[in-house]
Amino acid sequence: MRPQTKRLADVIPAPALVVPEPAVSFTVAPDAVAALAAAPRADGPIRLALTDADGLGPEGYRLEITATGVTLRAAAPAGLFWGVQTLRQLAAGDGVLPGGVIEDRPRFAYRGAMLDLARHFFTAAEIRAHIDLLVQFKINHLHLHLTDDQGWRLEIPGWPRLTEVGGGPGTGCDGAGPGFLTLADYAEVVAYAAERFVTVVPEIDMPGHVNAALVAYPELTADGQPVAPRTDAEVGYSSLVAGKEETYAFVETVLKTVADATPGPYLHIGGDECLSTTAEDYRAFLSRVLPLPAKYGKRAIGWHEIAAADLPEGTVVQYWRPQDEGTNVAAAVAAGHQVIMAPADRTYLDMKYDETTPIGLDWAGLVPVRRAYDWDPADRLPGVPETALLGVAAPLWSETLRSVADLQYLTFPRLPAVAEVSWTPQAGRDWDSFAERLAAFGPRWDAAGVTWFRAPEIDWP
Ligand code: TNX
Repeated sequence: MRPQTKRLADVIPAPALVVPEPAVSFTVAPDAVAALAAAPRADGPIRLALTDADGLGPEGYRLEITATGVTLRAAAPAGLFWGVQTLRQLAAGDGVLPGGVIEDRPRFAYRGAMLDLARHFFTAAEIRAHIDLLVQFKINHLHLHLTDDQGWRLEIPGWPRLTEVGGGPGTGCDGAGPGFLTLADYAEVVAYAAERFVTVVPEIDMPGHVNAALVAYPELTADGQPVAPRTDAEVGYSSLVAGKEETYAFVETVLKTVADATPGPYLHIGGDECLSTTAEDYRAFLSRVLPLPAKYGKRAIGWHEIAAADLPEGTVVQYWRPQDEGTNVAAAVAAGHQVIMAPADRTYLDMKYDETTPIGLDWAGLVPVRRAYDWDPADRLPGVPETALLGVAAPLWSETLRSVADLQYLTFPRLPAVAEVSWTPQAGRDWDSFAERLAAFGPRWDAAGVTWFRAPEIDWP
């Protein structure tokens, strides 16, 4: 059943606390709220103020809508920004803001989306446009998967062949995805994200998923012989060589370059699916590489396979593969490490919605919207409780993507589900409520020219 009138609680992600005043409303001009983000004001009918009085934390906000205007308060600029996103959703359509008070703050500090630029390249302008869509749902980390077997997508000074040769066509032989980010492009994306309180998390995947680097620099292969470029979607066949010093000279230059270009605190070093690296070599490689992010002022993140190695203090483990449930992640938690939850059977945006989805993969099963929504990250892995979670992330791998429309089609409406999982307290979440609130976004995405999947689980207008 669709609600007939707007309600203060009609927001995604659901706010932590909503106290409606149904008799009251305030109407704003349609573009007034959008203008707010650019030029916050302390006076007039919509007032934004920084105050630490309410104990809202670094990202929380308090929004009060009365018959005479709107007051939005937060302890920090990020809180004001997220509060403005709430206001934008409430004002959508007719500009009527339902009266009452919202007091809101996130469940998790890390609310991530990942974009795979290696299998299909997206330009800096396309990434910026994507960020604009993500922040509406209070996503605050953008993980960029910059390198893989099929392509190397970030300029590294001193290693020009990485992007000349390794900036190859991506997956599929149709040439649909060549390209790379110059360091200037990357800086522009990072700055654009930062203005929207989004932290860019760069990933250089190693020791596996490195065929593009090996194509560019054969001295990195085991026997020094050239290898062929790949455009297929196989995984697990390439590896840096743990026993070669050239490996570490390369890795150190790359990680230092990326660290220097990245203001955010994290450096993701991959570590997944190293099926052609022996277990011994894998641990030897990581024992030299995992300390490097800290050397350059960053915290290391790796896919959960890294939990098989000795983890330096502060290393973050990103859980992804359902089949590996119960492996070393709990041991890493017992040793004091934090976890980002990204279980493929819940949060992978590249899984098909249903059997008819024309793009996407299905190795972790189908992921309809309700599957992405109806789970508790603190109840996923034994030994990995709420207190161990840095947050939740929704990766989008791009093997089957050929356009921005494809990217949006797999992202919406599932990303809002994962966003609510990562922002809203578990006790404040409910599928029926979410499904009802989500329905209102269909026409908004249409109006904004965003491609989305008309999921049959939702009673769209
Ligand atoms: C597994 S998820 C991978 C990626 C693929 C993805 C496709 C992860 C850490 N590794 O290389 O693109 O599956 O869903």
